[in-house]
Amino acid sequence: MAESSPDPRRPRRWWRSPATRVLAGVTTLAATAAVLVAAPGADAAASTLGAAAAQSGRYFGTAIAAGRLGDSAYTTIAAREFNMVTPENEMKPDATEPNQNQFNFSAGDQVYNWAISHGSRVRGHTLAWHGQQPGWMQSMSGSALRSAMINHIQKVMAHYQGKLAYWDVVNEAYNEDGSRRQSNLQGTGNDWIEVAFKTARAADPSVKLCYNDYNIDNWNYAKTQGVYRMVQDFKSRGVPIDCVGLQAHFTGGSSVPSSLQTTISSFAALGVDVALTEVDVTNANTSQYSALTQACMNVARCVGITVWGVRDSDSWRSSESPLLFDGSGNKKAAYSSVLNALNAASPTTSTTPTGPTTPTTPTTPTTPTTPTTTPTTPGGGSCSATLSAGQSWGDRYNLNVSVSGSSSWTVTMNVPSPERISTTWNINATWPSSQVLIATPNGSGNNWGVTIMTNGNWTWPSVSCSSS
Ligand code: 9MR
Repeated sequence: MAESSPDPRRPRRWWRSPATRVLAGVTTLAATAAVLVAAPGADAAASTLGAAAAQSGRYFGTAIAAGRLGDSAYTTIAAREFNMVTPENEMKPDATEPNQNQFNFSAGDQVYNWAISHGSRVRGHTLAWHGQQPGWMQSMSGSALRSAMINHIQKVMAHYQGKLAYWDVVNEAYNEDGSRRQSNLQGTGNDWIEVAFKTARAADPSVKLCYNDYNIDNWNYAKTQGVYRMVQDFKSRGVPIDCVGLQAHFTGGSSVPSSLQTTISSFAALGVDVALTEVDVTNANTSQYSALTQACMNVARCVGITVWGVRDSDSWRSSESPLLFDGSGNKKAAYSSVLNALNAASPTTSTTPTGPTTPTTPTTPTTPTTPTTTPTTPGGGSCSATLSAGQSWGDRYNLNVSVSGSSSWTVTMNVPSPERISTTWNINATWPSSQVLIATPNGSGNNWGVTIMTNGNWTWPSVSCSSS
């Protein structure tokens, strides 16, 4: 039984890639209305997990390990089935800051680049955690560690600024009895979690900030209640938090609790997105996979599900065969039960933190408008930026940008609210605000692109180009 009604404003599966339009030169052209046409056969069930989840505005993700990206059997399944990627280990503190204040993003970038080049968004995992700390951090305490944590969050988030959909800001900070876990981070003071979230918001206002933990799936469990009280407290005091991740590891002796949907809806009622972030189930029990998927689909603000690996052989608990594909890459029985539940789902009502958006009515294609004047810039040079449509999904679209006239350019892109740019490629990006992108060359040439989360508005951004 759905806990909230489907959004009647949101028709199912009406999106299609917009036709290519060109915006040349220094232009403040407000983009024309989005091109949204009814898809033929619009009620056919989707045949991949990601596409099925996208029909209700959700995602279906997986953990990806950089070390497996050379395995084509692995990448073929991952690219086909999933539209959210969590780097399994590559964005953790030991990977990104192996020596104090010396950062290494090579493995994280490898996963990130693979994900966006396959039309997937990325969930950052994780910034502040007692686990997988580099050696130098493990031996720190007190104010030095507090400063190091803040610096770590700032530097890592700056590297990925504007590129990620979610960040697990704090991971696994609670004990089973609902009290705070003892750790060197906890030793810096009970306010360490809220300091981490405040630091994160300032570092990148465009990404949703999450608390992530395991064994918080059962509503009647002390740990769940402890985390719930923290989120409730943060919300009441204005500490920034946008989402809660239930890891949902139903392995190692645990199984899907009957109260899972109550847990999800209770967190959602606090005003945060909820996601199942690291799902696996002992022997991929079909009814448990079905139940956990259904629990998410039944809560409007449950935004997506991520399984913790692609094939059983990729799992951290491979002996329990807990994933949706067997070691040979075949779909298991649980795959179908998940797919069917996704296909039957009602839309999510997840919104940007600013709240509900204006209803958008699908319109018929519009004629491209091309500026007739050739721009000149104060610097004496001229350049133009041309937009063309890339792939699109239920909640987002890619735009390709081609710059001509100069190899030394600055392109400013303004996206109308509530749209947000979630990823970029082949540019150096800076972000005066979450709606404004300033792009300069990063050595990859003059062709680059962005993924834009629509949040209900499919209007293209305006661009201007200046050359120096
Ligand atoms: O799957 C990850 C495994 O490869 C690592 O060895 C392990 C080390 O801590 O972390 C695993 O991922 C964990 C995740 O980051 C947080 N929740 C529990 C996951 C499974 O242990």
